[in-house]
Amino acid sequence: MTVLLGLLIVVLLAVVVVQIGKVSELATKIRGEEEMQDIVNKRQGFWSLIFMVVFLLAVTVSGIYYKDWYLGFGPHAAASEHGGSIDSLFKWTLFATGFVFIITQILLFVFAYRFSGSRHRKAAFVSHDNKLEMVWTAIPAIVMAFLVIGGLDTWNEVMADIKPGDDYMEIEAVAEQFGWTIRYPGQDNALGERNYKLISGDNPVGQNWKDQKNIDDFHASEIVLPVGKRIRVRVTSKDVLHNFYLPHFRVKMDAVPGMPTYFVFTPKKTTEEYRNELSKYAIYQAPADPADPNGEQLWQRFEYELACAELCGKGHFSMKKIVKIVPEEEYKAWAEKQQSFYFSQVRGTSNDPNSDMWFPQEITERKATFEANLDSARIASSADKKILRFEYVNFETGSAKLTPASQYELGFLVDAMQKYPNMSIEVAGHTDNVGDPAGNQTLSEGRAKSVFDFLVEKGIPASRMRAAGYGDTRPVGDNDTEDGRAKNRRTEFRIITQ
Ligand SMILES: [Cu+2]
Repeated sequence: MTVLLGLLIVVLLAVVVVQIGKVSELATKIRGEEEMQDIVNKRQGFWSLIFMVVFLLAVTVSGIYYKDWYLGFGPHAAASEHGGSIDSLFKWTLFATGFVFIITQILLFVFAYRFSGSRHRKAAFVSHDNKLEMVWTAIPAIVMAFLVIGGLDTWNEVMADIKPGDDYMEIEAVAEQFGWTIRYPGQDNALGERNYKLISGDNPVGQNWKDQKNIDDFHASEIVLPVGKRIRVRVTSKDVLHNFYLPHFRVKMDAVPGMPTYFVFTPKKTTEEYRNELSKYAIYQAPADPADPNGEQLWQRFEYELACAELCGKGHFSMKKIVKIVPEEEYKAWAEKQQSFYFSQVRGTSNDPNSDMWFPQEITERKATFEANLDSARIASSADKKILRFEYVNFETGSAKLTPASQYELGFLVDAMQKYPNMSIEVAGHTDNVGDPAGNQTLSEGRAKSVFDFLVEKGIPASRMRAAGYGDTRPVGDNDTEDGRAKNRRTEFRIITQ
């Protein structure tokens, strides 16, 4: 029914239009073609004027209404040091172009009205006017020069890279469909080297684990940054074009596969400070959850965010990350709690190219444990408590050759032997029960001998030590399980005198 009525209205309107056309055609015939044209011209001019007023009013009203959004006023104020310069560049550009826009629109429509076609008037033809040419070339040139110079100045300020000796912190944002890997430099404040050829499921950004600078780098699920610190963000992508966009900080940089880009900025308001500023605006005083009018207000839930500003695919929207700006001490406390990617995901796995060496912090920690165990063994009275198992002394499979990393724990023993000159020990090798007992016996003896030789080579007198192999005769675990067999394959030392 509604459809039918709608169709009827359309048809009737069409009839009305046709009828009006016919009437004006008849009127033209009666009044004469030229006179009618004059009337139409006048009418068009008048409506142009009305259009101009409505149009300019709409432009002005919407311009004022949305000014906070596009000029960064009020609750949209920039939260970075350079943000104000960008906002003011926009403001002045808009002011200059807006002024010209309004003047030209007024002239256009007023002229259309004032000089609408008439048979009583003839247009004046001006072939050339030097003065006019000068004026309309010079004025835009001067205005443009100011805008361009101001723009260049702002560009140079915003895009300036770090200079040698500057105090700054560098993080890295690697984009992919659909997420970011945010890498922090760790304690050394230096990001390690990376290579796209090393990217794998276990190494999301292709860090080179042989580069010491990578060892303490950590990946973070949110971006936490200290307020007032210059931050250099290295931006890159693993697949398609993405864009690193921090709207509140006026930071925006393309993430281009194969081409590292960067952005340097200084956050100047913490999340908490920004929330407090927002609390003054009515739109942020609305309840965050409409179902709970007395609950938290919008400003209390505010978070800075990172967005991808490139339509990079279906999951584009999910490339949002929370950005937290906090006081320096809070940042340090947070950074200390973060686990290095290498130590939490790579160390000790088959992807670890550094299995032959220990890092200083590991040496310190493991030495402390070794010394504590040795101290309790020295004061223990029962014989079995005088035996200490080497946790990190290993041999090549089926051989008595020590692995390179065994030197560290053996080094602790060398230090202990030097510290306690009266201490004498027995080094003992043990195997599990796999293979023939005679072979196991030989292997265990060989392994004990290797340790003995190592200690002698490090300057411990042979008279303070003896080496013994026990084959599979003294199991400490169940040889029927893999765990038990692993416990039985061991090298130990026993304190004989201390
Ligand atoms: Cu993206």
